Amino acid sequence: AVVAPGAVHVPGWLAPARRRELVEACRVWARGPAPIRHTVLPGGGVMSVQTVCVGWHWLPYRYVRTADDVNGARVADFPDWLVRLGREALSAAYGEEGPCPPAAYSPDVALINFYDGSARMGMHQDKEERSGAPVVSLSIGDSCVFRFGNTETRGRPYTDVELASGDLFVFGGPSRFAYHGVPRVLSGTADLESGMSSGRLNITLRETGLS
Ligand code: MD3
Ligand code: FE
Repeated sequence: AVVAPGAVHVPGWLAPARRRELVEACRVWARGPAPIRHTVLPGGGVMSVQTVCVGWHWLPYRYVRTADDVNGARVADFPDWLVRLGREALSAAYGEEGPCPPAAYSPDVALINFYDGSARMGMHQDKEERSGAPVVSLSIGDSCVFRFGNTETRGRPYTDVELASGDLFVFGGPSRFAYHGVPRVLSGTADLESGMSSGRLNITLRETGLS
């Protein structure tokens, strides 16, 4: 479903076996080199979501190579299989046309967010990347309410979409810099065959535009 220009939702895109493989890979990354953590914001706020990064480390509000706010370790390399997964996702969402031809997509960072039942993400824009390439989002485990807004303000108009386990969402073109957030996780909705007994996992693939 096209939710807005360049914003495409593909429910159930990840088959259960692929969900399990991704959950397993995320469990490994969550242990290190830099363990998963609640990001602390410059004003002292602590994010309720826990995040681990691959390829580059996201700090509010820039990308670095080492997890300076965790243990200083260099983050895990971005694997080729994740580049291929990103291209497949673009192809599923847009076909060979769209805001970015799949073969030209070279994601180099993955942000892996874990939400327990009370975690939320406020409305924000992702502007640290110096590339306008699409963001690929994969959801596994509990469903959530995802709020997709506009490029002008944090507030209305926005559209609420339920994201369930296995769903793909791609944000490109005019949607790339829209405000978005996760107001609520729907506890107890996880598909147990994914290997997530509770909570929600979201993996976003992006191009930083850095080298
Ligand atoms: C639309 N994550 O990590 S994924 C984030 O479910 C983030 O964990 C949410 O927002 C989550 O920054 C939402 C969907 C998403 C991610 C990045 C976007 C939507 C986006 C960037 C631009 C536009
Ligand atoms: Fe975001």
